[in-house]
Amino acid sequence: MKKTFSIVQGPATADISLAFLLVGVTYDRKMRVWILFVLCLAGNAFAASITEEPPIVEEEEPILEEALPEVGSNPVQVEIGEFDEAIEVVEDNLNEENPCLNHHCKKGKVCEVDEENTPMCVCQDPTSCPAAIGEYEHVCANDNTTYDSSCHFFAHKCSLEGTKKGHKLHLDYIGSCKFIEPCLDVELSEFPLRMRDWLKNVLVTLYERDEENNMLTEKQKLRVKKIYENEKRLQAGEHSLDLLAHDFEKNYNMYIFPVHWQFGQLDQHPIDGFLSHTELAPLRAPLIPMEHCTTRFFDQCDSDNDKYIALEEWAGCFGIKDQDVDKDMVI
Ligand SMILES: [Ca+2]
Ligand SMILES: [Ca+2]
Repeated sequence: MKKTFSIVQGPATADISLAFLLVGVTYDRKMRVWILFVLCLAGNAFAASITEEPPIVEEEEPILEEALPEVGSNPVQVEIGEFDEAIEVVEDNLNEENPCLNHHCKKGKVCEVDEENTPMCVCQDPTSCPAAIGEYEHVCANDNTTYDSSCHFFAHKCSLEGTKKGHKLHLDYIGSCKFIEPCLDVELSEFPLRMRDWLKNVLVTLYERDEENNMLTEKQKLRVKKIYENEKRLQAGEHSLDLLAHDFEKNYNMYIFPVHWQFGQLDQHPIDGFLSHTELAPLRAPLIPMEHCTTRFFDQCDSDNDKYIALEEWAGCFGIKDQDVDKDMVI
């Protein structure tokens, strides 16, 4: 069975200081492609609250990927601002020339000044959004409507602000709307096996790249080092479902930290031990078109049906035992 490994690297975006990486891996007969948003690894820009400094817009050199080792995973670092509709950073600096210069609006809104030259956020006109370059910029919302880009979507959502329809409307996944086949029970049971493995691989990849980037703290590195050594052994074989199930039993402890780590990456608005739909979006939106069990998996994670995924629920979804759920590990 042939493994292929491909890397597509996009440009650094103006919104964030991280490069945009897409590493696609196909392995096993189903040629599945895994994709993950690794959020805000270099800093806590994503965690910016309304009281913090506005994000600094900076172009960065793209990260070179030539020597990237094969790990059977495909982490993706994306524009983290893509889904942060919850963020509204407003700072009133006295800037006589352009009051909007330091006045940041959330997705779907733009800054305008009123008669008194006071900046305020108003809904963006969708026609002012940059035209989508390709279909990959399209997004599908939960009203089963395709929008040209997330800019178009958020501008439209803003126009419905205050209405029930607007409240319910959210970005469902990346790409044009398409038929997503129902997730069978047996497929649903396989999903966490692969996802756990993938989370582990994301961390191992970060660990390998971390020499210059310092994306992981020293404490995190120590935890991942053990996983890394274990992973090298696992790489010798294929990551079949049987192997993954066996490895989870045998090396259960290796999986505890990656599951906690991913939760911490997502739980940012606010950091409260619960994942809202918006917080989960960077992970699920690119995954849904490729993994038809994504929606069902995360829906069932919310076992008490309160629309939030608590750390305990999250860990339980990935087979982590109650006694191993540790809030301190998330940070
Ligand atoms: Ca949260
Ligand atoms: Ca819940």
